[in-house]
Amino acid sequence: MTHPQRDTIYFDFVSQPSRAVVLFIRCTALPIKEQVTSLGRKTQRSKEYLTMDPLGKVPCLQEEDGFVLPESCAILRYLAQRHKVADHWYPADLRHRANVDAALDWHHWSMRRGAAGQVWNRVLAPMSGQKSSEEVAEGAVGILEQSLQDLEHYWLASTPFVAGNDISIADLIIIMELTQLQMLEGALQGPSMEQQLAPFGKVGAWMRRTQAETEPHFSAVHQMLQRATKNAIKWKGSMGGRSKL
Ligand SMILES: N[C@@H](CCC(=O)N[C@@H](CS)C(=O)NCC(=O)O)C(=O)O
Repeated sequence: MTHPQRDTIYFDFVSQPSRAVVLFIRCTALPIKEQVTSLGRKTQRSKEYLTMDPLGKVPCLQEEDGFVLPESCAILRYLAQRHKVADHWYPADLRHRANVDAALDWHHWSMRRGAAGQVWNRVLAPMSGQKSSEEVAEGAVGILEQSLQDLEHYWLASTPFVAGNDISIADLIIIMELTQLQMLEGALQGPSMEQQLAPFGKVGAWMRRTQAETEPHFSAVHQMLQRATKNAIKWKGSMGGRSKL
């Protein structure tokens, strides 16, 4: 792991930032080896992984010469600049690029908190017997609602993609927070993905547009999430309607 034969991305498809990075790599056909790091098996906590990435998170990029880069947004920016990818992914124009950066920064403290806060506390933590908080999940519903308002009325107010007329790395990172909400179908309480997205027509159209623009890779990186959703629904059934939350 410390000296890969070629540039390698460590990831798990159940992780939203991982899916965004792998989707970008596939859409731009970058010569990067994909290495699954199973969060379920806690591979990110193994001694070998921590030697490479002491933060113990996915995604993480390791280049052939040993250079290591954590953090999805940094990885996306770096790869877009290091490799010759089409300009729309991370535009050279300073102000256009600044808009992409603004959307990337915005997503972390808004959309990600709102979506991941619900999925973790209502599905993943209870399913894996870890501590969850209904109070945090409830707060996350409000954060997501505000984030969707911002997406609808600011980021998508007058353009088909969040930072302009073409797809960029910001669209990839933001949409992954929303697609993980499908796991809420396995939740024992709280609103579903459909219920939360229903009032936001522009967001729905943008999701369909972003998916269409990135197929067939979009569906491929979501296969695992669909399996995880099915497992969550089975788990919900096995709880016989009893709420553990
Ligand atoms: N800010 C980081 C977040 C990375 C992150 O939290 N990854 C999660 C999966 S979504 C992870 O690796 N969790 C494993 C752990 O914390 O042990 C990014 O955008 O890359």
